[in-house]
Amino acid sequence: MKQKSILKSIFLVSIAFTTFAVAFASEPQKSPTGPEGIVPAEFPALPYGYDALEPYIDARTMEIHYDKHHRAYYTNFVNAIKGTAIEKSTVSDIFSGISKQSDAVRNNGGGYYNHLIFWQNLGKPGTSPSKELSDAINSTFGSFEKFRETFSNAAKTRFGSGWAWLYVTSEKKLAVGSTPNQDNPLMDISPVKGTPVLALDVWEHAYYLKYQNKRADYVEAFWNVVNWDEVSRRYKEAVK
Ligand code: MN3
Repeated sequence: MKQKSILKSIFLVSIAFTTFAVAFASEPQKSPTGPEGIVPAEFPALPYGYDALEPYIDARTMEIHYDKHHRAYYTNFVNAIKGTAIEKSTVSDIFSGISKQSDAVRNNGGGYYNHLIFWQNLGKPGTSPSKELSDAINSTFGSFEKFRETFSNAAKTRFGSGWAWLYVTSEKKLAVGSTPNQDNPLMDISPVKGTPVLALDVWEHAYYLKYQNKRADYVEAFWNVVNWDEVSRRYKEAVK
């Protein structure tokens, strides 16, 4: 009897090892994590304090933007997918089929994801693009200044509410564009498609307290607080 249970243990341990080895061997097909992954059970924390972007983006705006606007998108998104077939889907899978979803999923899902990217794109003044990203920017736009002008124009000329994006296309090329409302380049309905690398929120709630109607001043101020380490990391990941 005792020997039988030892044999059984050896058998179970070897099965566990095989499963472990197979899991590692098939790693390239792993699901995305982070903003593109499954929606977390808790509203994700802001990666820095409300005053971290002062004086370019003020603390009061950050507090309302994160704790009221972003939180509401998160909560409404969670409620919109709860109990449905997409509850456990990754955000990137939901977005690639967003044309088949309700406006509640599209608007709140976009609002949840876009702000996550935006917060992570900010908060590290004094950083600069990696050599890899810098080379890609120069070959696509001619120079960093030209890129900055193109991106700023996309932000300034987006009519009404929306976002400006630097993204990587399916051909692994950099591109700049903008989307209305809470749409983004991962969505199948978006005319600009790819993997977001840098995002800028141009809804009035992002700047009105400090800049009122002067969106252009807010767009110029934004460049002072970009976290280029994170933007470079996202670029590297997107061109893999
Ligand atoms: Mn916003």
